[in-house]
Amino acid sequence: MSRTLPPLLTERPEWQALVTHAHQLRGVHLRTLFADEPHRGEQLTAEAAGIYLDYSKNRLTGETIRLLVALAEGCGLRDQIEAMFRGEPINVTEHRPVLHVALRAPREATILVNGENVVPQVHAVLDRMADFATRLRQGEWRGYTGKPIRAVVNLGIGGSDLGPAMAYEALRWYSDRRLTFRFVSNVDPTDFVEAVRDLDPAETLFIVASKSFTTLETLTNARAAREWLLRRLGDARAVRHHFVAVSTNRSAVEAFGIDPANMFEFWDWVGGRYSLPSAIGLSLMIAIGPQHFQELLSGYRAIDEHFRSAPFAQNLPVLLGLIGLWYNNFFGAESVAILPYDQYLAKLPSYLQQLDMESNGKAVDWFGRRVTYQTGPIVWGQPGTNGQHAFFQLLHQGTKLVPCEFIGFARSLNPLGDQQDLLIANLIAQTEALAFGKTEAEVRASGVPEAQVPARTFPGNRPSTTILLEVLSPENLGKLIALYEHKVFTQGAIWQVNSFDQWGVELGKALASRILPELQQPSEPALAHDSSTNALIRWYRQHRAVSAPAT
Ligand code: G6Q
Repeated sequence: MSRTLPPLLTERPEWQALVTHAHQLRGVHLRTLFADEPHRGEQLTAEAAGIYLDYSKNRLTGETIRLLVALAEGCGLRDQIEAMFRGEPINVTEHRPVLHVALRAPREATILVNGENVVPQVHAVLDRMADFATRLRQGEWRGYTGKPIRAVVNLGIGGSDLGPAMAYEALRWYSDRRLTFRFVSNVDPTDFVEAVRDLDPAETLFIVASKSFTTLETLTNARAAREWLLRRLGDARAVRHHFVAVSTNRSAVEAFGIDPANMFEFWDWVGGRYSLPSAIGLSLMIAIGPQHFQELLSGYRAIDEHFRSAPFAQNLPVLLGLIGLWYNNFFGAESVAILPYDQYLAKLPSYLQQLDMESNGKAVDWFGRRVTYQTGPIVWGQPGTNGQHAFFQLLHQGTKLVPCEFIGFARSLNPLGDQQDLLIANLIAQTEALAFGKTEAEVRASGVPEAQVPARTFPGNRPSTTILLEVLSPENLGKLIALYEHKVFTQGAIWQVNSFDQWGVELGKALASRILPELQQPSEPALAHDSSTNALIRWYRQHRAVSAPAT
């Protein structure tokens, strides 16, 4: 039976209207936009759930937002949002619902998957996590020798690492400072060896965090951890006191030797990069305590509800998504810079990089058609003010258009003199400098020698969006993450790509498993790769036996 496919995105009238509109706006400078609309700095803003969003320093007008909202509506964004919240299998290639929103649903909510309400299961696991975290924090969960646990090592990669590692760093201020936390992800042995070198196995707990429990890196590190532990504690019975698992795969957890009673479950309808509020957040809950973890979840929930109910023109994730799409599809921007002005958010850009690039780095649509437009951008960034002394040069005077997203807080958790004011003065100043620049005439008037005038001129017209919150609390971190999750959802829904699979990571894994025995064989069997791959394998074989330098 043939089905009628929706028109290609680029053929929609709403898209065409944006093409025309972009053409008209392309030559208009932000200086002109601000001169023409003196109040745009107050008007092109939105506020919800304690988040202030200023998008006025973008190359757009109220009309742009109207046209972008029309595109979102025409593409059925509202229906897509509802389909997600209702648990429909919107992950079409894996035939799964996408229900990270269920992880932070209130206890009394009902969300059905195959006719079963999943909310009680979610809360049952959260309760078990809280019980475990409390016992560990109070020194009741003890290691094999009877010593209390003092160090927690999360073994996981990708979605089973970046979330907990980022959030632990972000909420370190709230953490129990008597405990040490480490996050080991890389199969590079250095990661594990350096993480445990100063730890006492008798006081160390390993959390093996793997949805599938088949991931090469995590299982390799878990085996290294077991050996490290047993070498020192000498009894296989120690494993059950020092290992817990977070997974969907009970039989593999048992096969590894972890007591299933010490397994914290989650479900295949939680994507790895969306899994921080599931049991994958166990290390974080141990660090900050169950109450703070609940606050994190309530922050997520506030934005979930806002995303589901707010009109698009006031909907923070939708606005962020639409503005990103505006530059990506109508201004040729290739990337977006995430610039948190808070040292605790140092890992947020990497976290959002996975969230966005693994979700929307796709080139076929829901119907298997090759897209004819740009999809997910390159996401990168660093905390301010550090970035100002590094890559901001390119943002201000380079040849690339890089839309920037600044994130800042009104109060520091560590007040020290006027340093927070200095930090935020820099954030605001950067948005001003990017937008308005410094003209040749202004540079000349400031007495700069004529020969230096071109190099010291700032063209401006460089777009930025600013996100401000009161303070970096667990609740506000939850809001920020949900804000970006739903931004990514908005863009994926308009681009009609499946934001919830990641087939693009598979090929390299398969080839690595073929190459591994080829590296390890002493005499050369016929290599049947291309000439470059063959030569690399041969080079590595010739050099791999040389021992490491003495320390
Ligand atoms: C995230 C991806 C990926 C995944 C890791 C770890 O969305 O699916 O980053 O989280 O590959 O997978 P496991 O949790 O199954 O070990």
